[in-house]
Amino acid sequence: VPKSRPRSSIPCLPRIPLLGSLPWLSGDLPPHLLFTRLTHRYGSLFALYLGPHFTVVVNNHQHAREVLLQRGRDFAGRPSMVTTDLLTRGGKDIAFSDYSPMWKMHRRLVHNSFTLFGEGTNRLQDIVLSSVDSLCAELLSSGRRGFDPSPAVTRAVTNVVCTLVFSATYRHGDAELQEVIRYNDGIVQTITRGGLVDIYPWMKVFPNECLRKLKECIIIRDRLLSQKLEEHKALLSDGDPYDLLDALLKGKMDSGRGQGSSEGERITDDHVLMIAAEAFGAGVETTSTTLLWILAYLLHHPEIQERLQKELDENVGGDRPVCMSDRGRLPYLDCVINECMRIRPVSPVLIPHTAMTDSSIGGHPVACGTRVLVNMWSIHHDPEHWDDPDLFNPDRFLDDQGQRVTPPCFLPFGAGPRVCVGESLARLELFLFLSSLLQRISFSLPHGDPPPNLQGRLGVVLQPLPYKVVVSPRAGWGGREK
Ligand code: HEM
Ligand code: PLO
Repeated sequence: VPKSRPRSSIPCLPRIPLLGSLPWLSGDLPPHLLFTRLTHRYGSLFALYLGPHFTVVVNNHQHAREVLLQRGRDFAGRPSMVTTDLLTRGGKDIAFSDYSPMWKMHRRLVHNSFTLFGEGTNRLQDIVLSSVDSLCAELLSSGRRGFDPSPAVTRAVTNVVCTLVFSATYRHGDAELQEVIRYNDGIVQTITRGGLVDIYPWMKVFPNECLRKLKECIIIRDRLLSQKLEEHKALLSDGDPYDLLDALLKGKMDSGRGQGSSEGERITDDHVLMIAAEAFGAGVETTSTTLLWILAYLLHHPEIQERLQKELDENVGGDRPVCMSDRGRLPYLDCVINECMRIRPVSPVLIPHTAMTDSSIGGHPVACGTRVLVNMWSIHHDPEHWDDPDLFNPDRFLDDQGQRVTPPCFLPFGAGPRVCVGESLARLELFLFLSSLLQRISFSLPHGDPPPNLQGRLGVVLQPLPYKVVVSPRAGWGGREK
């Protein structure tokens, strides 16, 4: 029988021992849709038992702001989950690590090293632009037949992240790059299937094919990254860090030197490895998935693609590559990116949070240890706050004067202490990739094909189902490849 808890005043689904509320969670729907449907019956704030775990689900933006921002610290914990514990050697990372001084230090390290690349230097921009060049060449070499853009996009994004994390750039077809893509794919397919909500904790009890495959991919990842780590250690110098791995190694040395730093607070090789692996995985999956969603929507709305290209032609032209300083002149492009992250958030229920102390949501007491899921899907589709929420309409991010606006119920990166550390990197990449692609290439449907299915499939992130495109070079593009 589950441990008895003080009764919560939040409406709760029925439950039975061991399985919790599982029998009341109808089979096929992924969590974000299931929870959205349950709001019709239980209201926007309700609770359920995932196995033995009392879990509160938040479905409106006021409550989400309470959890993430106003009482962000109270809810900044993370539960431990079977697959992510395996992935991160028991939480030696950032995203799945519980709130601790160590987690804080890691976040700061990663954050600082990203700003190092982004601000003041054009390094990040140059990395992305050179990857865009090869992506365009690769897409255009595919001829006029329809093809799945996903492998080329994933390769381009992977290449950017490899440069950032360990300074490796790969040529098309490189064996190591293939290995990286393969193991990452294996992890994506096996980790927390059905989203990050670990509904099935007994996976551990019945060892299965999935867990075996996950372990295998983790071994390949560890071998590859350990090798990079050793190479970086051998080359470590006193100057500014050159890539993320470099920055982490320097942070590790500083933490070792620090006064009275106890065993618990010292960064180890394990931590460096887990953080690098995570930045890598997060960097690849989120950005490539978002780009593929955008392309899918542009195939549905050729008029939006034309408007984007018109904006680009008028403000950048075809004689030079787009750069970050063009961003202010391309408001519609930003709106398309935002609208896509609204209508298909890659992380529809964020990562589970836990209450680290007794707290409250919407005036209801919430006990320490409670799990909290923020259903960003229902917030991004709330008819109270969005006109026609199922319609893809980038103009909703423009005001009457044509200025960009960000509504308060738009939080694709989360908010507060656990907000995405990669937000500015992701925004930079999405902007440069999308603008450069549309400056040089037009995308259309293969003759006779229906437009892509927009339903999506929830793996570790919400992905579009595979679809095909035809690409054609744009006449106006005369800019030199860098
Ligand atoms: C966390 C979204 C790109 C690294 C998150 C969270 C969301 C998110 C929703 C969870 C917030 C929460 O649990 O409250 C996105 C989106 C991206 C993106 C939409 C791109 C379109 C990236 C990139 C990186 C990254 C490029 C790194 C290279 C992380 C990390 C966390 C995180 C490390 C965990 C933060 C923590 O728990 O303290 N992201 N992300 N993300 N993201 Fe991103
Ligand atoms: C993707 C597969 C990698 O091999 C490991 C990995 C690390 C970090 C995860 C990422 C995966 C999926 C997307 C996540 C990211 C941390 C933040 C991000 C969950 C599992 C989001 C969207 O929240």
